[in-house]
Amino acid sequence: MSGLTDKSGNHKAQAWTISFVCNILAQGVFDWSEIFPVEFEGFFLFFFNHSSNKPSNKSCCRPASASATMEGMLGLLKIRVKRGINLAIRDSMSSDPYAVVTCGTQACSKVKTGFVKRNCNPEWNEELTLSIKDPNDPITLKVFDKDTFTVDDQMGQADIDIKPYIEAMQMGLENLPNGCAVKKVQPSRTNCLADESIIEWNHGKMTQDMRLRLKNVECGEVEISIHWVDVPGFRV
Ligand SMILES: [Ca+2]
Repeated sequence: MSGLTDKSGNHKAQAWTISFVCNILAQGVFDWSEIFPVEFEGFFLFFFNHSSNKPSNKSCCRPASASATMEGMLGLLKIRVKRGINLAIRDSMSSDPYAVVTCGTQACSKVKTGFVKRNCNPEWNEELTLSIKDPNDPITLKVFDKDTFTVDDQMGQADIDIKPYIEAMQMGLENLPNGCAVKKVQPSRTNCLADESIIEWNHGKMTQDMRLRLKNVECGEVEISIHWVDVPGFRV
């Protein structure tokens, strides 16, 4: 009899604990996507969505959907995070890297790639989408090593300077030949470029490839490509 009572008590305690955690996550008190490993994220969202009628705020850490962020938005910045090169080692022999891109302090402008297991030269090749409200907002790419039981380790960061790209767009150049270089941006002390970056006209859109040198870390570079997508009624 006492065994049954203990079991029931345990179940209540477990249910209360899970309910408490889910409610904390739902209130957005913590940036839990950086606290919990990626595989736990799906579990908590699944459990929360099946244990509460409150709307999930999952979108705050996910690619911005046009319908959710149209208000005050100038456009969408598409960032293809291609690969990492010679990234820092944060486990015994390698790292499990993923990239996070944020824009300013906007709560809904944070997107990230999946992680690649045990590889300091990961091929992410993922396209992330940021909603941009102010082209002067700083855009930052950070790389982390995913860990299962501890907080993910930092592997450096880089600023993504889109001002030259925006200036090139404002030149109003259209109908250029495919592959035409519009502008070349050189590495400098004020940007995080590791190499010359070319803004060019490709298949009806302007793109800019960048090789970013990560800072606040011993080594590592990340290759990305950006392009802008207008939203109806706005033009940068
Ligand atoms: Ca790890």
